[in-house]
Amino acid sequence: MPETPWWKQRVIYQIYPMSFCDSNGDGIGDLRGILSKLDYLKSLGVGALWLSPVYCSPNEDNGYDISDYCNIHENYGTLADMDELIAEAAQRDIKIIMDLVINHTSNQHEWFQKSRRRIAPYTDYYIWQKGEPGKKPSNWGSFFGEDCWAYDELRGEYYLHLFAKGQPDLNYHNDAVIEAVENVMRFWLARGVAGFRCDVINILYKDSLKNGRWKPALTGSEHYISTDGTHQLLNRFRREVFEPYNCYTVGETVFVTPQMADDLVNPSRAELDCVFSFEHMETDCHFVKWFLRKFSPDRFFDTLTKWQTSLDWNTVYFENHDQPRSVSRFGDDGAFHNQSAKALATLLLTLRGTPFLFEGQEIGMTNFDYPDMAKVRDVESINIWNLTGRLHLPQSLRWKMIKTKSRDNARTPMQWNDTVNGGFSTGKPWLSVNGNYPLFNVEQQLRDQGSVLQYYQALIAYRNQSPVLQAGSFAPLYRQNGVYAYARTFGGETLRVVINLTAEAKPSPFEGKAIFSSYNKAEVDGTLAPYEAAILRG
Ligand code: TEU
Ligand code: CA
Repeated sequence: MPETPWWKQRVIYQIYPMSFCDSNGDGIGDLRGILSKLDYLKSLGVGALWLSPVYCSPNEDNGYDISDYCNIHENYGTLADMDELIAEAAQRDIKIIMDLVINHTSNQHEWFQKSRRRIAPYTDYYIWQKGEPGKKPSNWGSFFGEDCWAYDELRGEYYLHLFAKGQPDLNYHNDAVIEAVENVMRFWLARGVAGFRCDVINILYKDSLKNGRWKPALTGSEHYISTDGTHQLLNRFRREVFEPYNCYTVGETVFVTPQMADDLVNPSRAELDCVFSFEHMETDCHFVKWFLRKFSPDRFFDTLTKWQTSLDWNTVYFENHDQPRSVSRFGDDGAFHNQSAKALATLLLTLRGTPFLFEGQEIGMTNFDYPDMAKVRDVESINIWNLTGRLHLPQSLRWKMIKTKSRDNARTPMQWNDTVNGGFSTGKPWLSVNGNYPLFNVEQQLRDQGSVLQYYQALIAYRNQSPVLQAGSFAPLYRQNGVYAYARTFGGETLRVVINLTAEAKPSPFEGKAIFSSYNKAEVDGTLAPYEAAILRG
């Protein structure tokens, strides 16, 4: 029997370095800040950290536009700090996962600067197309609601950028690009990194640049979502790089069905280990996140069941740096803040798969409280704000879209204590702290026995030694009017989980002694209170 891989046993914690902890008062989180919190992370029980990008970058897209893959942004520290972080984390048996952003680079990257000047071997590193200014090569759309073709005066050609203008897409029809990227991966693996979170990894290989079928968003995507060329690339990466280093990979994969996800993670195909699918995160919108739809717990549960039952193993996540805060979105960040955050914790840590926790989720951090655009920094939000302005959408709707879906909701600084800026920084934070930091912060929740944080600590500790929660099979038991129940079974032992994800009392599908309860109740009786969740033995 092969040994169970570590990523099937551990809880993984995502750090957004810019917003985690600032050690030197410049208002920007950094590696020494992360180092200072390793003991906290250990006490939370997480076994690996995924760091959003810390490489050199002009930060048009907060580090997802990389200008040097093999160096650390001076805002975050140095390569020596990174080595220290890897070593200090290892001391505590915590692994480090880096963000691998290889669909595109920054336009400030040396490769791009040389490519636009047609300097060999970089000439064809990017996706260049002939065309006159004002006459775009094709009708494709970008992920950030703007053009995806930019005209470069110097070269006299267009380049493709599926994200921001400063993020030109690399050309994976070019073997030199593939080799260059493989060397980047080896650089970090040799330094002791345990894995990669692979940014938009299922769109690397564009199999045509021709016009696409018109869609309300992302026209052209049929030419690049999970193409055969991408599958071949991933298989090559796996054989040539991941396998020799025993590297864990989790792909961020846009627009995948369970079948497409299986094609990426099925061990028989030797590509990725896991993916982040989006379908459960799209249960409060129509097609794209900006077309708002009321959250329906039942739709959410059905999507979870569908993914739980169609893949043998995958990730489980409700938050990341691109998504609103889960307690604000799927729970209730007012009257039932505590219970709903715990109900979501119960779901996250008891479904089958690798749980990913995003910084601040463990204290129930909420969406930002800004009154208008003045404090919003995210390039995507700013683009959408401008685009909806050009389309003359009503002001109130535009703000509602930003307020509910802006990526800055998740990016506000981590709330450590009730001192100035929530203890994140002694300087002026790059993004404003949420005003509720005196109410929700780590220090306060470490003191309060009934806190969301202590619930996470206890449940992660339980999960860390529970074969049923780590490896048990999943079977749905009940789904009705916002109540969900399922069983996890392993080696003859069963745990049942029940969750009411509504603000009303609901009949419970079963009763019994609880080992965990979002109300700290010893028993589940015939009625579930608002946002009551519980784990029962047997
Ligand atoms: O996100 C890819 C992606 O799918 C996003 O465009 C997503 O659709 C959007 O953020 C939803 O609002 C990854 C990173 O997670 C994101 O932070 C980067 O901006 C993006 O890739 C480009 O690298
Ligand atoms: Ca700093």
